[in-house]
Amino acid sequence: MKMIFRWFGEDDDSVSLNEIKQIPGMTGVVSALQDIPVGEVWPKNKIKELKNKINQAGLELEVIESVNIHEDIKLGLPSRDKYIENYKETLINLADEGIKVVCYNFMPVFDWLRSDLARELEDGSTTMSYDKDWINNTDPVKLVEEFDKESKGFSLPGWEPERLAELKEIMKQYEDISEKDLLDNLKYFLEAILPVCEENEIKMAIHPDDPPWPIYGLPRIVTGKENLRKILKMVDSPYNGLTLCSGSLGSNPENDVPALVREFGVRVHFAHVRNLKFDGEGKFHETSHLSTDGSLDIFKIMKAYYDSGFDGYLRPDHGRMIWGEKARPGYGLYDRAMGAAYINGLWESITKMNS
Ligand code: DNO
Repeated sequence: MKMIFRWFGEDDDSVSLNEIKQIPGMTGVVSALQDIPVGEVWPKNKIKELKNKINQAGLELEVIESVNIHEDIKLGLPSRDKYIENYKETLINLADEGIKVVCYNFMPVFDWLRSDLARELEDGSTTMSYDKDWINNTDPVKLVEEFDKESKGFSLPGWEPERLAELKEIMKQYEDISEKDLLDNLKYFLEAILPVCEENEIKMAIHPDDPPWPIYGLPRIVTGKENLRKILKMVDSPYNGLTLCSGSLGSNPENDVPALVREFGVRVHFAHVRNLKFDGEGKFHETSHLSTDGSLDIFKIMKAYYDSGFDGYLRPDHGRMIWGEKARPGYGLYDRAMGAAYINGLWESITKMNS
């Protein structure tokens, strides 16, 4: 297991590389070129620049989160071929700079979704939460605007506020796209890029939908066991793998996260570990990583990784905002650093108990 930390770059992160380096056991960061518009080729010199900066801080850059997928690929439009060619070129450029894993998602229109980015908990900390009733009763344009206001000036991962003007139009394009169509479009994409991945030894790791159910009538496919099986089988190559996000999959209580880790372990290239607490059907809030704070058993999840012989990359995922920190929602330093220490503690005990 290689412990890494998400970092949004010098201009868009409140956390510095030096601070990340001081977290015990941290080997590197997972980052991205945030300012390249979706669908365009990531230039080699910019990747190199990012990598050098990270290396100078004594950290590695071997994982990217995310190289986002252009909407035309998800929609299966004729223009997708052009964007797929660009994607391949980006992958080659990344592989040339030593990138081993690329995290991406296949969620139509919206990336992750929450109803509140700063819900106050009893201890005064704030956290992100989800309430399906609020989401269903809120116009999507208003929701994105609110998100933008609440994000404290930071860009939100996966969101492109500049698309706000065309949000309704993009959503309309999905009216005739079924879950099956979306799976077919993913297959088309994977079949096209996988030969490039194999040749350049760069692994793809699809991120689950967050939350893993349809939003605003838009289809969602990376939701649980059945579809994960389908996705891994549609191109049965070790380079077609998963980002197994415990919090995304775990927000549906029907998903047994440790069982998913045991089933898909060898194809998990990137593990996102976090906890959450169920507040009712379609409702949850994020908690500290500690098992007893949330509804997920983080020990069981780590044990399942250990038993599967997991040797991929792992990062602590969203944290609460604590100790007065002002940072991008979910991505402050303190709670994630404690998450990393806790996960390292579990890993050390599991390893030593088994040796
Ligand atoms: C949110 C993240 C997501 C994730 C992408 C992966 O905090 O988990 O934005 O990075 O969905 O492509």
